[in-house]
Amino acid sequence: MEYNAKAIETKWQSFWEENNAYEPKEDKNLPKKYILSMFPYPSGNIHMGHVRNYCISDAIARRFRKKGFNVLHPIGWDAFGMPAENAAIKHKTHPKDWTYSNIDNMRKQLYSLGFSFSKTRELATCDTLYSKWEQSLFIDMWERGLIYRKKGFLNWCPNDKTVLANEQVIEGRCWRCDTQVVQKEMYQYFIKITDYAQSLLEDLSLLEGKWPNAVLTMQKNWIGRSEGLSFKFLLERPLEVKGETLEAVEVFTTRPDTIFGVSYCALAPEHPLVMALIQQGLLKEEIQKQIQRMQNVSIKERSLQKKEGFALGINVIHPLSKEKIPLWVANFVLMGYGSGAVMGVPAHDERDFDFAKKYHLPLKEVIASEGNRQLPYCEAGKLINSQEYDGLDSKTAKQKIIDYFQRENLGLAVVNYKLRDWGVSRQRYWGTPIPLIHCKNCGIVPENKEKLPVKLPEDVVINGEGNPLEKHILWRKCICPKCGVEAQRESDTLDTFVESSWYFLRYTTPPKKREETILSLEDEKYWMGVDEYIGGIEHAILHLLYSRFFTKVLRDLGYTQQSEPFLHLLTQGMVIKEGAKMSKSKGNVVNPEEIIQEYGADTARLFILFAAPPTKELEWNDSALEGAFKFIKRLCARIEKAQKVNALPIIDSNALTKVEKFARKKVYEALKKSNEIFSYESGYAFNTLIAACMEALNALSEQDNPQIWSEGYFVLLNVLEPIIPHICWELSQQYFHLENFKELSIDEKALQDDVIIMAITINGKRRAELEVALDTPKEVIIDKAKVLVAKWLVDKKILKEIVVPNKLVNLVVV
Ligand code: ANZ
Ligand code: ZN
Repeated sequence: MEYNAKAIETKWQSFWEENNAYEPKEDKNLPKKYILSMFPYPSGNIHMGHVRNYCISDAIARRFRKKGFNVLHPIGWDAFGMPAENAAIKHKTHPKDWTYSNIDNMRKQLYSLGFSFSKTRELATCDTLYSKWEQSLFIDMWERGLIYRKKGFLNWCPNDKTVLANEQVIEGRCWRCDTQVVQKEMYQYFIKITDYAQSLLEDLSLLEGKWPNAVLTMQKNWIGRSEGLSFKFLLERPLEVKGETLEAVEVFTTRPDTIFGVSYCALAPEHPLVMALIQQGLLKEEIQKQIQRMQNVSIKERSLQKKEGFALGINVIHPLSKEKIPLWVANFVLMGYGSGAVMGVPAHDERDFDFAKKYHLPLKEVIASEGNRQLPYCEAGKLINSQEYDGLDSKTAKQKIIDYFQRENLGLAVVNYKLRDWGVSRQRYWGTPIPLIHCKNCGIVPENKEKLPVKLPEDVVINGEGNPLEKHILWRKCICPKCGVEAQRESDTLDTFVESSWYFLRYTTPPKKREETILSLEDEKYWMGVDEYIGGIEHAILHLLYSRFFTKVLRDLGYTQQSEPFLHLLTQGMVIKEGAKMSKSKGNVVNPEEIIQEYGADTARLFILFAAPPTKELEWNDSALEGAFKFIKRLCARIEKAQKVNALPIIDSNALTKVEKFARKKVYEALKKSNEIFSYESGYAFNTLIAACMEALNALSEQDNPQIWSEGYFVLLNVLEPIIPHICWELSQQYFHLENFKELSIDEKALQDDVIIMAITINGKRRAELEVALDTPKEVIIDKAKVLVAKWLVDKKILKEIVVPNKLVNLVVV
């Protein structure tokens, strides 16, 4: 058969669509698999990373269907976000039109690869039906106290009068107009992910061996639990500010054992004490200016800056030694962590050391460094210069010092997390509107749930200045759901990470129930958790942490029983070319559409899954692509040697020649591989399966028995279908009426070697080897063995002849 990829692929894609071939079944008694790839952002065109992602999940989904599983393999669109607004500014399109037309285009591209997605479960996060339930969930969380409003700092462009995302700040300047960006304090909404810090940390243990270790470690570090002591340094002289007396500075330390090594204390630039000093005009003008400059640098940028600080000219008193300690402001102290103030121990901390060196602050060594290592010495050790704690090891001293502070009411043992509450409000148009209303009588009230969704207005001008929703007076105008007076809608929209934190749950709601409920309990219970979640390692922290968090919140709200959403996580490797990540700027992008045009979808799929195991980097290689194409052509051409059958031919292997037996062996080895590799533990090593199929086709080609060709193709098309579905369906239809697309059993006999090597020993000593056909009769073996070891039998008498079948012959002689 001549291989015409285009005709075959179009034919089967329409067949699958017309027959709803890939819709999950309603029968909940069937065993299930929920196979999910991370959903794409509808940028307009698919790229090779998408192709790889969906090739992996599609192969898994197809394999499990053949095994008899009810499979959910959905696709959707992560459709809100900035690029749509950028496109609106650049091309004068509407974000909605731009997004939905991109979705149409990308859907076409994806289906042209033959992916077995459920059509009916598709969703886009910008669909108003999706917004409706997200807003409803937001209100549930608001009412539970899981969402609050608080002032926080944002990147602000004074020229465009707009809030900028971190990506829009380029070297401290606005991406549009190059104006210096400042930090502006504004109201924002936060979700209390910190309430779940401990359970997010603890439940990582449920994922061991099921998620990559690297991801678990990154999540653990991101949550960043640390235990320590929180205590106060009294000010040498209390400060009167607006009738209030400020008496002390609270610090958090994980190293109370180094407390006698303190030589300064430092505050964050935004610390309330610093703010008070500025307000009261108590600082020198020059210092005040410098501190305000520090405040205008984003936290992210500060972490990249050199350490710097200013002495405030104020002292605090050391709680144990009673020494006077100078108080500083420093750019490396963060207001959002601990209490926004630190005790500086330059002898034993890297940062404090650098800072002290720069500003000539004293070093006080309080931990004896082993082998007189250079300072700073940051490890644990024996205490010195620490009064009654001298001689104790760090661990004991820590505990004793914490006990002392607690007993004397001077401080508290505390646990801190690096994890911050999640700021979810964005001052942009193309997002889910926050369903809150500002009322002059009632404050902030949620919209009536019956009135959801709060839809975006379509008549907006998007020009990069400010937030179009805020300026839309008519849209903002509404009625307070509580007291009925005229009120105003919130104009902030939600971070798009909110949508991607629960879409995998929403897929389980069948289309006919999507209007009436967010999640259908019975369907959700049946499908969750996701058996295999496949996507890029770049989501190791945020998306995966937020998804785990939302699952726990939804559980606590009674919408799911699941505590963890993703039973397995498979992080696919990058697709690179010429040693670098494919990118427009490098000009090394391979366009999937062109590959499909030239070679067909099956070739693209075969190449992608053959070139590397899923988690490894995949280097683009034109000749390997060509090789994949040739293999499919060969597969097509050689099927003519097979006979058309409806079932596996029954073959008596005793009647076969050596090459025929070898061909069968290779075929069943491929089937065996296919049973082995489709599991998380085996890493879904499609490349080894494809190699086995190629070997099998070669081995088949060494013989002429039409029955063996039929059997071989019956099995190989079954095994290859998850990888190159179109051609397999075509050939299978022509030769086997698709009867071979089910679980096939292995003929164990075909896997056995037909010749074996037996050892010949005399009195237990190995003397020779004998090659015989499998299951050769005992007498024949002994006769052959005696000939081979004849020289050791001269003048000997054989007492016993022992044969261990298919293993060895032992002769006992005297
Ligand atoms: C004194 C000290 C001595 C510290 C020493 C460390 C080593 P982790 O482990 O990450 O939780 N710290 C506390 N609050 C801070 C803030 N708001 N901004 C910046 N740094 C802060 O870090 C805890 C340590 O980070 C604390 O322990 C404190 O420095 C610093 F040899 O106290 B340490
Ligand atoms: Zn009201």
